[in-house]
Amino acid sequence: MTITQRLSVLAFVAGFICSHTAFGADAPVLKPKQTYKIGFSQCESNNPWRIAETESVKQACAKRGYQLVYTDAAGSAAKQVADINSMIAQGVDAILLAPREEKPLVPAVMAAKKAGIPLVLLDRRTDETATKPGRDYLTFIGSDFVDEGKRAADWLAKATNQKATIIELLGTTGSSPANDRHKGFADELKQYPNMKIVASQSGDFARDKGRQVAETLLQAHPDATAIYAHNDEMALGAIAALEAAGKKAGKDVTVVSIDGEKDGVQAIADGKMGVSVECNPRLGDKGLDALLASSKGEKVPDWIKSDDHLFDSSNAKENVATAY
Ligand code: GYE
Repeated sequence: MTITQRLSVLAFVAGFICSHTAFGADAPVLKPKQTYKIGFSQCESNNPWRIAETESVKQACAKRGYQLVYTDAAGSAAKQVADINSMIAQGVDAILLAPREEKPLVPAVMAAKKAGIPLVLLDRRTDETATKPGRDYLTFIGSDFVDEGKRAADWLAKATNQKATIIELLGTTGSSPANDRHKGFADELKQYPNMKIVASQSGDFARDKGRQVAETLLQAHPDATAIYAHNDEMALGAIAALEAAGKKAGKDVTVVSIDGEKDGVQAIADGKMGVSVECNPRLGDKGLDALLASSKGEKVPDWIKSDDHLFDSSNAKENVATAY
């Protein structure tokens, strides 16, 4: 055989392996059926955002008469991987996965792919170097977290005349919103030389953890003039910490945040929180619509992006009632 012949045999074998194993083939799509059994793997249920998301998936399935297999990993990535494996064993038709962290959930995505079950990433991403939309899973449905961080930074810049000493409460370590919300905010601050993050620590997207971390960081940095929290729950914890330290949230310290949950929007209406960049949790219908589109042979985009607004003193009052 000549070199060229050898190379073409090699290319054929490589192509065959890629298209017949979980490694290189296209992501599975939904098989057309009358009705479906849908798995939804929630990562935890510790805040109103998660509860609103679960509710939206439940309603979307109920409305269409689909059976729902629901699991709650209770904050454990290992349990979440096991939850996905059990859904695969139960023969679900499709999986909606809200992955707690980027890397530990990669095996879950690949297991669904190997089983030929279409999977949609809902609200958070998995590690993009190891898993790709269209190749390993159908699509990612959720917000632009980098942009959320950027918008929070710009709002704070305007509110403080571009001068702030900032404490940052990070979300869950290793989760895509925590990584991206930090990046978007920190990158944007490069334009504002008098705005500095003096401390960053994870409050795990939880109210009480946020309060504890804010308490410690406020003691270490009593000169802080702003708190940037990666979600409203931690921002509300930080407001409690400020009050316990005898400081006025909204006056002595400006609090900026992300999500737009009811208590957060109320805190804005009360003048305690400055802004919450919206992050929409109501993703259930979008998830099912993407799966159905795939069953009709339609091309599903790699990212179905949420169109998020922003709550501040100009619109908080009228939005409290409809917030979750
Ligand atoms: O902001 C937070 C939740 O992954 C986008 O996770 C979501 C975030 C949301 O626990 O409140």
